[in-house]
Amino acid sequence: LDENAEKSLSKLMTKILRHAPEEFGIALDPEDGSCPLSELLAAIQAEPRWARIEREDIEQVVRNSDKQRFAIEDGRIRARYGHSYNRVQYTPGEPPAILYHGTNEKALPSIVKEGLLPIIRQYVHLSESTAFAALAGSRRGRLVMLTVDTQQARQLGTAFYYAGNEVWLADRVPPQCCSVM
Ligand code: HQG
Repeated sequence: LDENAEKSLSKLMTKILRHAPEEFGIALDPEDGSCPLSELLAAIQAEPRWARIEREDIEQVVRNSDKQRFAIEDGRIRARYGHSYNRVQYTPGEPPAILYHGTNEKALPSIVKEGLLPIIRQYVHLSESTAFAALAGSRRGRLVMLTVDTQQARQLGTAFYYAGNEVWLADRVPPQCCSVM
């Protein structure tokens, strides 16, 4: 797989494993959102463009993912984060005192009013480092970096969940816990 093919295969894999498994005839495990790698492979091979894809190509995408989007364990594959509403269970954890969220200037007025909301995903996505948050935030316009006071948020009832690779998830973050950096 060249770099472009890797990127579009990765997009297809996130579509299946985060958003629309049923469109591809796949049922994700309701707890961790995983499915057998063999099932994912068969579903992808059923797409005309990807008929000749091999297991090794999927493993290559998983290995090279800049954000470690996927995990393979015991012959099963899952997306670590990014799911649309209600697809995966996580265990609540104790986050660092400060987490980062990269957003864009158009979203800011609404975030200041309502706080951080999951929008189409199951959770708000936060990061331990500004680097990862900047990647997320610069996708939709000029980057605005927010810091989140996690202790204050927890006092106000927000639960945090660790998804791996420095990514934390939260149901929502009240506006008074968010500051522009
Ligand atoms: C914004 C990507 C208005 C929020 C990334 C974001 C990440 C609000 C957008 C991961 C808002 C949602 C997740 C409010 C939040 N009013 N806008 N009250 N609250 N927003 O894509 O965090 O490459 O669902 O700031 O890198 O950008 O796909 O979330 O701009 O890791 O692996 O609403 O997805 O990773 O957008 O990105 P998203 P996100 P992948």
